[in-house]
Amino acid sequence: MQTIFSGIQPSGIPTIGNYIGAMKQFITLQENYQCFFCIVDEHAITVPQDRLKLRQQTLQLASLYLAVGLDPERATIFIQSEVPAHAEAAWIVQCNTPLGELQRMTQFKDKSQKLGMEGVNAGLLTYPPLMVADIILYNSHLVPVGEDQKQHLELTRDFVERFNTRYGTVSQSILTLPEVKIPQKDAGGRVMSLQEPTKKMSKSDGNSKGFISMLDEPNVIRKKIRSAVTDSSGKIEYDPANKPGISNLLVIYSAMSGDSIPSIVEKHQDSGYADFKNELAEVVVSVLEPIQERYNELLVSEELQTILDEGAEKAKKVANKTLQRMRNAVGLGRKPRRK
Ligand code: ATP
Ligand code: LTN
Repeated sequence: MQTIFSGIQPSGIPTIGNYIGAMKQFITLQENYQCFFCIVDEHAITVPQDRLKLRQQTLQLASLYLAVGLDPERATIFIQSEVPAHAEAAWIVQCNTPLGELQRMTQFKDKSQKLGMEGVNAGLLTYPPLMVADIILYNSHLVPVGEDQKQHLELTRDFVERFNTRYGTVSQSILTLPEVKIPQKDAGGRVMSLQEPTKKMSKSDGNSKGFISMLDEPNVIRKKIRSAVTDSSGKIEYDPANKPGISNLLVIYSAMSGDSIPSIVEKHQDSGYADFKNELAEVVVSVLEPIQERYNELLVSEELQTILDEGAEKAKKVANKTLQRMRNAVGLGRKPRRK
């Protein structure tokens, strides 16, 4: 059976962008793959976090993973920092990655340009090697993510090829080469901000009107959708280049309802934006409400703690084996060891 790995940062409450771009894929994939779904708290501290809030968001994300339907019998759910192999493997990855490659990553370029080199931590630069470590430790074949992660996955593939060439043998490679899996744009690979529809919806956006959090109350969801930026034409059609606002709402509608974009456009041929937005709000509420109910029960349950404990144990077993292969390959320790 092939293996899947993906992670979400506990840098806030997940948005419907995280749900549509990432989590929704996880649910279907767990049926046919061995899955590892991680709460990447070490990635979250690349930008300053409040300690208590970070811990709380870590548990909230874990409960949401379960509430959306991830099944701990099928998928291993765990917290990155509870498996020390991630940080250790990341060091080996960093020592085998040219600095220039990291400096060229868009996410690093954007943030360092905005805040200046003195304003960002070194961890922001070495964020992709930690992500590479996450993926390779589980011998992952497939990584389901949103569109914004494409470049990091390309870096991961380049790393694996370089590492295998440098340290492997012709007959035996050390690391598995992963493939990326991104939903099409019209299926929510990149859900846009409700306030600035040319920008990605992001859970750490300073303006909370730009995103819908998975834990927003129904009335907050309705209000945010009503105030979503559209255009003045009043015609509902899918045209991301010229009508990014309404096109984004169509993507959200389609992903949340399961209906195709053309069928939604057809159904709303004679509706105005206000009616369309009201209907969309009800669709979003109807998906999120049952998730929120399960979430509230799980968050305070003993079950959640047990699932995370068992998840970390299962993850450690797999990760430590790969880490030992990497240590042997580069020559760390006194002699090669078998795990
Ligand atoms: P932050 O705002 O803290 O940078 P984020 O909301 O961008 O966080 P991540 O934790 O970095 O979220 O991403 C988790 C997963 O969700 C990744 O697979 C990412 O590609 C996906 N994702 C994030 N935002 C969107 C979006 N707007 N549309 C589709 N997928 C998304
Ligand atoms: N960088 C990712 C989160 C992440 C991830 C991973 C995704 C960390 N490690 C491994 C897939 C596989 C992001 O969404 N910002």
